[in-house]
Amino acid sequence: MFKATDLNVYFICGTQDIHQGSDIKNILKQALEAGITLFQFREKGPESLKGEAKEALARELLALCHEYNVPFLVNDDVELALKIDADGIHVGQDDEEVISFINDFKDKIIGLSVGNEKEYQDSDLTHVDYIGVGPMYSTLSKADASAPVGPEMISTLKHTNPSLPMVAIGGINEDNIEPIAQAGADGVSVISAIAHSHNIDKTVTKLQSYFK
Ligand code: TZP
Ligand code: MG
Repeated sequence: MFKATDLNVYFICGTQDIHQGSDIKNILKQALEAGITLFQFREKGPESLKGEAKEALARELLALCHEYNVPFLVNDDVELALKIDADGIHVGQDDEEVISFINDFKDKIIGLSVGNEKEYQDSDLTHVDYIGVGPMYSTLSKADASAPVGPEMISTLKHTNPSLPMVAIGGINEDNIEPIAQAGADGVSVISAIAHSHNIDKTVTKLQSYFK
């Protein structure tokens, strides 16, 4: 059962986000030990794993998340999410429409990216558990990211729909998280703040402290 607090410290990662010499399993384990509340496997881009290698890694990371009772979501890849019985899926505005896969995801978590008010208005949120709002700030982790919308977008959308769980995304770190928490976000989703942290335990604890 999904709850808005699951969004508090939401780690997103794929092998393309890991610096040379590091290992995604090791980083995820440290993040889980530190208390992340949700994980999304986002294997994307020219360097990313495909096919069987992608599936094998997904299964390993899912098992790891379940050791810590943390839900495991898959980015974009509906087929993979179903095949490995992931806890849910996160899709963007240009991905498969929720309505096309809802029948197979009735008991699972569904997240949708929303970048602005127009996308919010145009989205069918009937079956959506939470929206990811951003990018908040500029980011190096997404090649085709649109212009930053800032924490104000959280306030605006929360004002429109206070009961819809919202997680902020894009360029968020320990030093710029405060306005996001103040704007009413239920949590932050981050790639580099955790994947490139020199002290994952400290980073996760700091991010979590804004939602206590
Ligand atoms: N969607 C919008 S921004 C972004 C995604 C996947 C990348 C977030 O990565 P980082 O490193 O936390 O800025
Ligand atoms: Mg997508």
